[in-house]
Amino acid sequence: MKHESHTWHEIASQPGVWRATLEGFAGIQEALREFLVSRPFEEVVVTGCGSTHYLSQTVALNLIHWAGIPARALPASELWLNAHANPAARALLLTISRSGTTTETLRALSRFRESTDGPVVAITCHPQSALAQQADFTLAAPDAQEHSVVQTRSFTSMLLLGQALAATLGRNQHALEGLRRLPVILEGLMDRTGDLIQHLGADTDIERLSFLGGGPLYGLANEAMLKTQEMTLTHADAYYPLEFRHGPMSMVDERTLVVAFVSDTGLAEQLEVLEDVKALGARTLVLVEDSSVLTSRQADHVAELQSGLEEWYRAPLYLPIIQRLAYHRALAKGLDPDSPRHLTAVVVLKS
Ligand code: F1P
Repeated sequence: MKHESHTWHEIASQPGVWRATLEGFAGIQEALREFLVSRPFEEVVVTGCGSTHYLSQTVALNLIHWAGIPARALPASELWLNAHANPAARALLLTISRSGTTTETLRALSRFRESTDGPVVAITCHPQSALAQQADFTLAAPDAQEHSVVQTRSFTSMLLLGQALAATLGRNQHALEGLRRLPVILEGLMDRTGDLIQHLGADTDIERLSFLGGGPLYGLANEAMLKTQEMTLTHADAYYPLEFRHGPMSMVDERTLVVAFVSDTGLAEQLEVLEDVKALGARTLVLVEDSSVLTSRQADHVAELQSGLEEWYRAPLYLPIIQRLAYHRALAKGLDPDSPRHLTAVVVLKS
């Protein structure tokens, strides 16, 4: 099949764009280190909107894990509109926006400036944007800029920058070396899973999708939900894996595909959820490092990451699989992936 759309090209270009993004980061890492030392802080508040809010959820956990610093994620609108959301301690604001022009994100930055003199770091694909100009330090992924409304390579590339920031803050050079192995791993992963994902994407017997992910994979499950909604106009939701039993399970039937982003941490408990889900008639697609941990009672379809990396490095690998699933589903439903309904690339508020 010949794919002409911007969205397809942007999804497929991720290995090369990741390499360019990490090279760009290597060029400014020393300056970032000096900046972080010069502006001490005790907490990181990570913010964005839509995709970049979900990205913030994952980046906040990377900061806790790799840098050992308290971190939390909030949508920019909460920081802007709710005074209780303002950081109490000396905080760094990490603000993430593909465009760097989303109104809520800019207003969250202004609100932060009013209440604290803590440093502001921006992650964006547009280094000349208003957000980048207002931040004290910018990590940019210009090669990940997009024509498409939906975020694909921009999301994963900005995730890499968030992880690289966490590794730098934690003085963890080993982590950066792990991140540099991801582009080649993604190439192999796309080759191995392409047919399965095209087949599942074209399966319009599936009517709803539930994405499960815990820890750093929770933000990614949320982004997978958003991609499915935006690109395929399908009902989709996302939960921490064991939360699924506490209500959402009642929605499951044989037209449900449950997509599990399985982590090594809590593996047995996550697989038990999948067993329960399958017993109720749902189909499952399991994204897992090593498929030998699975039985047919848990998994109908498997995308094996085979990264050879410790689980905290693997996060960027999950999304390209789901982006492709959504792309093929959009085509199967007669939708144009480049023109999602009701959406614009940037939300600019009038007042
Ligand atoms: C954030 C965002 C996107 C979403 C939508 C509108 O933009 O919410 O995640 O797909 O099309 O904008 P940004 O602040 O990251 O540029």
